[in-house]
Amino acid sequence: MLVHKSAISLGSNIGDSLTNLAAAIAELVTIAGIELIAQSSWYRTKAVGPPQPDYINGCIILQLTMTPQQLIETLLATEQKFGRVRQERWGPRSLDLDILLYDDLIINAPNLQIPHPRMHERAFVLVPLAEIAPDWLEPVSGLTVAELVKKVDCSDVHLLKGS
Ligand code: PH2
Ligand code: MG
Ligand code: MG
Repeated sequence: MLVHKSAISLGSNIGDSLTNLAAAIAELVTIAGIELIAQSSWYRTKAVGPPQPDYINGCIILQLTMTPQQLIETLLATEQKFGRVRQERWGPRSLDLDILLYDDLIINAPNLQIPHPRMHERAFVLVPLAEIAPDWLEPVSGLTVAELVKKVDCSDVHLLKGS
């Protein structure tokens, strides 16, 4: 079985965010075909989009024997398990799991775009990702995560102490 690597962004701004995020990771690692190989610190970040509470954000790197389609289905099922109800676009959520990168693949399917189309402009994604995968090349821009994070304003992303 071929082994792949994927970077996932995690976010929450409703309920007990840190508990939801930790529970999501604990759940994912129980699934056959998923292994956790890196986890960033947690960050408190100002919400991008409509006015809403601050988020807790972080990133993980998974080693996988799953296709991107199987992975997105697994992430959506995990979001649902932790009480996620899909409402307004960019609105508040108890758990958001987004695929950022999958190997060096570029996918443009109706339900799945990889790399995540807005990752290059989001400090709340790039700061935690740069902590664990600075040298990963984002294949659309051809820039590394370390190069991308230098181009964005990171002033609304704060390391959560003790995480
Ligand atoms: N997610 C969004 C919209 N806005 N803002 C922050 N700070 N963090 C997020 O994870 C986030 C957001 C939609 O997924
Ligand atoms: Mg998202
Ligand atoms: Mg999402």
